[in-house]
Amino acid sequence: MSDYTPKPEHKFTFGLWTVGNVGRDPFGEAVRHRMSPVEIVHMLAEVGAWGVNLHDNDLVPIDATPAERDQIVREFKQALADTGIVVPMATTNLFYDPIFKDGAFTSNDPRVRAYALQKTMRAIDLGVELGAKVYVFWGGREGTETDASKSALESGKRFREALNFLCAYVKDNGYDLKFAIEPKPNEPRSDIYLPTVGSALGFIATLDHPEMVGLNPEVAHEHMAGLNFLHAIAQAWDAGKLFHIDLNDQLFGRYDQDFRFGSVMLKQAFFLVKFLEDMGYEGSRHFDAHAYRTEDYEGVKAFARGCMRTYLILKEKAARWNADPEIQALVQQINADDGTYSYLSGGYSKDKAERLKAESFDVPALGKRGLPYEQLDQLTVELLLGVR
Ligand code: GLT
Ligand code: MN
Ligand code: MN
Repeated sequence: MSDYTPKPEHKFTFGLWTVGNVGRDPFGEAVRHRMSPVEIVHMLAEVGAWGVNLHDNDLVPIDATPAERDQIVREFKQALADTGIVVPMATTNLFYDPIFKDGAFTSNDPRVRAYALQKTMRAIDLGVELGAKVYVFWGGREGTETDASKSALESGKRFREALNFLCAYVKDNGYDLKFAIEPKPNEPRSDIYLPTVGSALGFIATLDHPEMVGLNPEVAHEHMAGLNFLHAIAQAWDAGKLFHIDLNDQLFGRYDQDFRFGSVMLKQAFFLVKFLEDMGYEGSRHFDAHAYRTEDYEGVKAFARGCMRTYLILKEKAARWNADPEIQALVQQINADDGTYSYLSGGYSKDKAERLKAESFDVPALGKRGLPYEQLDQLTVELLLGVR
């Protein structure tokens, strides 16, 4: 039996807003008392997490005076020092206050856009002070209910201008910080700009400092749009843009459920963990999820432990999959290559094109050949079910 105890090298993190979620939803009040950031840090240490992430206002209330801010930050740093918990990622709350009801960087009101920039610069200072190396941009309110209200084209330009400004701010201050855009298709807006990983990747290429900006994809957000999360992750990885990841779970097509990692779509979670581990992804494994509304804080601890334990179990399953002789024989068979067409790799040449045009293919035979994917998938399922 393996050891599924979380360790610092696993880089498991939780946001203050995740384990600190009090269970409020649009139809009901809080069901858990609000824990202080210091209490949350101690709870994360108790369950074995490595790090904690935060929005500016998870820690410092939006109306705190500078003196209050300093005291809160001092106490929080003490809790970090007492527990060994680190802060790898920080972000700005640009969605809760009524000022952001029509967006922050994409608001039609230049005063709101200016305030959003000011708030983000201050939040970046705070994040850097706490040691964050990744800074997330989730544009939860950057969107519309009606496209009569805002120009989608202009909004894209405003978003770009804001990120360009903030990248320059980071450089100007000599901060060691990368940005990670977190896409989401809808909720709380009817439609949110940059709805998917693919659209964010395209947007990043248009920025002044694209090398500073990557992705923070979230399982649930691509699932809400009915998309294959692993495919999005592979594309982000290939582009060198997987700077951070939000792990959770939910069924396709639903509201933003933010369930415990691996609790709903186990096979997708397995292939995701396998990909991250096979590739040697070195960033945080951030569980952006929260416990069911039915739970008290014992249930919240069970939730947090469950996220990490499931990840580690799936990591072990991935290693087994990679070492399973029957599975690997099928993988080899599927990827068999006798080298006949290796001349096609390495790019185009006139000779290659001529040679290929002269080749003949047995198209009916290629169309008829069977592919053992049923067998391979069944072996995968059996491995996951624990009978292999
Ligand atoms: C919010 C959202 C998350 C984002 C957070 C970062 S806040 O809870 O649902 O997906 O990651 O701003
Ligand atoms: Mn979510
Ligand atoms: Mn998230």
